[in-house]
Amino acid sequence: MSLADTARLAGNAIRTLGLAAALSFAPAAMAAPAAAPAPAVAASAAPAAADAAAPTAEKAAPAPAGDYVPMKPTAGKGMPVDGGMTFQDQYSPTGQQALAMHDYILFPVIVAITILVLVLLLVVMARFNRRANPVASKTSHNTLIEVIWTLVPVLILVVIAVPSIRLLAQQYKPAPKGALTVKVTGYQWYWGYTYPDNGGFEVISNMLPDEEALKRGEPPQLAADARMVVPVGEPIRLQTTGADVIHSFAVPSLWFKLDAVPGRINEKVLFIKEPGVYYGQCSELCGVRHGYMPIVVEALPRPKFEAWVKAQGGTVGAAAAAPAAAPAAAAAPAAATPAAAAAPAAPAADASAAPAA
Ligand SMILES: [Cu+2]
Repeated sequence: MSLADTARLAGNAIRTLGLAAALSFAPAAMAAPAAAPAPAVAASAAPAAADAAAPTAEKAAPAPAGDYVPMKPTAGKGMPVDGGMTFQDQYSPTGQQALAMHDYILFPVIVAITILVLVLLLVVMARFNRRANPVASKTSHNTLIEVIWTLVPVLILVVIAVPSIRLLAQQYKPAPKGALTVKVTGYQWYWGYTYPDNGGFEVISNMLPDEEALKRGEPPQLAADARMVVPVGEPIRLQTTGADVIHSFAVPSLWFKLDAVPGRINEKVLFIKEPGVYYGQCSELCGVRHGYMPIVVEALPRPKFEAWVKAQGGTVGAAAAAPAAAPAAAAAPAAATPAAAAAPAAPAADASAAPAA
């Protein structure tokens, strides 16, 4: 084998190792077979509204009203960047921890091992080929070396395993009692965001055409007509399910990926540290328009989030706490429909707001 071949093989090996590491540390989809009991009361209040909204998916317009104006995304934040080589900047605690683990533990270990193996191969090739070393050594055992090359890999694995398992456990931690619940439903091929703690209204989110996205100052193919708006700086109980086939709710800059499976509820805590607009995509091959169901998460301070909820016809207040679910349920039927009813007036207001962004 020529030196050039060896170099090429080593290059491939480095790339493969890097890819393997990246794949294995994508956040694991986690299943919570039993849905949290609290939101069920409020959620059952408005199923009719949710069903009615679904067929209008292709046409559904966002209904910004009141104090809510869609936030302008910050270039390069919560979205992919041109020529980007590694992970997006992280805006959740687990994301920051996971990215640090990649940057300061995994990647250095991978690079060091790859370089060590490459150097050993080159030394072997140079010093022990037939010309340089015509009489081969008959040595077959060296206890010291054997102990070292067994123990060192074990230590390396332990160094990786400790933070890895801690990170995994952290991602499985359930949301605290009283956390806001948002239910994400994957449809072929759009997303629905239901707010059972706020009257049970559902927001239907479709991809914007490229020209419209650019006009609003948003990345094309990632922008949506309606966003999943959530409060910033607090744990959110995010539940996913699929209405037809398996989808996957994934937002890279929040280190969040959770499968949306028909017939079951998956649950994971979403915690966003900074207000902003964060983009993601469906990450489970779900049919012909799989590539056209982007996710847009907008994190707002509590008061602005509540203004958005009211603009959608939802309710705020004590409803967020589980024991107070009954009044919310009573209010839901009246509150659940205005989002659709307000639609005709919306495009004008929306269009005038967007170019400024
Ligand atoms: Cu999908």
